[in-house]
Amino acid sequence: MKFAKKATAAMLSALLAFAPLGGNTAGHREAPITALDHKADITDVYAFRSYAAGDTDKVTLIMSVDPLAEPGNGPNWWPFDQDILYEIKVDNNNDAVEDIVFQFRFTTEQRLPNLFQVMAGIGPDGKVAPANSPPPVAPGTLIVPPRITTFDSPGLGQRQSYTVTMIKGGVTTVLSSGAPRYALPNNVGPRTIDYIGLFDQAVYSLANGVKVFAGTADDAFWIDLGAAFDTFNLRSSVAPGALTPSQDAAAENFASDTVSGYAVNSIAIEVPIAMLTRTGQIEPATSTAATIGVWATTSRARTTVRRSPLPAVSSGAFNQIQRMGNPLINELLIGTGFKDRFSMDQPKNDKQFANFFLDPTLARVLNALTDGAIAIPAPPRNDLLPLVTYAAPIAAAGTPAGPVADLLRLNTGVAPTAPASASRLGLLGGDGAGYPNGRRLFDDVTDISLRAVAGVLAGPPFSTSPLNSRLGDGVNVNDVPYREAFPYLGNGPSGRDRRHIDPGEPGCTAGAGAPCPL
Ligand SMILES: [Ca+2]
Ligand SMILES: [Ca+2]
Ligand SMILES: [Ca+2]
Repeated sequence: MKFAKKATAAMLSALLAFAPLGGNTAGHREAPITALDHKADITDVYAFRSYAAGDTDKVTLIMSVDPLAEPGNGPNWWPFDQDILYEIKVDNNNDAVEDIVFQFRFTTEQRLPNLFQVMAGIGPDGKVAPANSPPPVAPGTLIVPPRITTFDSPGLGQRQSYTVTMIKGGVTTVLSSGAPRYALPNNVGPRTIDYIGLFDQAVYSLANGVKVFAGTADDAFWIDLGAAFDTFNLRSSVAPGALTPSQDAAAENFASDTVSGYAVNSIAIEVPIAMLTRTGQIEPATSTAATIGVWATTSRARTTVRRSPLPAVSSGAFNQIQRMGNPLINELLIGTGFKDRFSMDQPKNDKQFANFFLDPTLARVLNALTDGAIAIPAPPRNDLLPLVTYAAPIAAAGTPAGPVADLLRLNTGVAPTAPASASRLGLLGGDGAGYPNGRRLFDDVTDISLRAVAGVLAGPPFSTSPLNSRLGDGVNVNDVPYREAFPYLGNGPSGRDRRHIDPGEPGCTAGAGAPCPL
């Protein structure tokens, strides 16, 4: 806590790097409080220049919550929590204090109060009571509603709508005025719901070129979580934790994706770049006004009163439960005794966590587990500063560094990379539009972060080591394809038919035909 500022920044960076190694999902159940408050647990934050044709002058911001949501977990599945204030925040003047805030609040209706599950449906017409239906229910009475195909379908018993509000320059603007916007529910299964059809209906265009989406979707993160947190006990296919050159280049997996077949609740908003920069216009990458800092928070009301058998009521000011900027910072770098403080405090105060960033324990763990084969830089780890300050190669030369703060920094002047030529390794793979310049859904933040923690940003000999420079968990790609346009998220797995691709099961190298290694 008494490190000089520079040292602090370095520590934070290191910490950041660690986080990816830990690789829960980027932040699944990473702090004691959020491990107990599933709904307020932010799993991942994404910020990137939209890459769909016609949208490249916009930025897509995504926050995901509700880690490892099992899509078969009826009868209530995974609604958003109407008691939580969900926020995505943007700093555009380098002080790690928000200048623009997007707020999301949800309202829940129960439209089928007499049914035992919150969604149901079958066929185009539903099912009626048959001729031998016992009284008092007459034959022909509708018993099961039709398959859910719209947000007005009667089988959508639990229906959630939401509001989107922007706070900018002290002015609060409701972006979602007019017709209600509905959240996409869990993909219960093919009999019950036309999930893909409803997904398209859940993408809304608002005023000023803004689009929004909220709902239960594929968890866009992927990782061999089980191996990573078994004290970095990676599979033999990638032992001792480094990929071969051909593995590194392959868009396939050499270990099982622990998160496969799980859903997550995501909130996505696409905003014109000109609404985010402090100059109100698109800045070139060389501009000191081009780089923004992004993070997300969840907050709950200060006071909740239990009134059984009536519902609890909450009141008072909102208090922050969790925040996230970079992936895996809290998860992999912050000591367990400090994680809750980190979750609830503000990014501008992150210098208090400097001791975790300057000399990341994760780097020392890698060094020790490999009996020194993975050599690591000596602290202070100033090589990690670009992750926790406004610094090159993300921010343009001359950009004020600002305080050490866990923000996801995005240079909005860097043109998006076409998906076909993008690298999962982002900046480390020579793709300047990827993490840690912002974060796209397909950026392999686990591998990137492991390599950064191992010192590849510090240059040789770390950047040239075949171990340090090819660290990875063996999971290179997501289990489902991403959309090619906003909100870019993949389809949530079907509760009836989802498959978690486990060790020993098909789904790894060479596609679905080869088993994942044990
Ligand atoms: Ca600011
Ligand atoms: Ca996934
Ligand atoms: Ca990986």
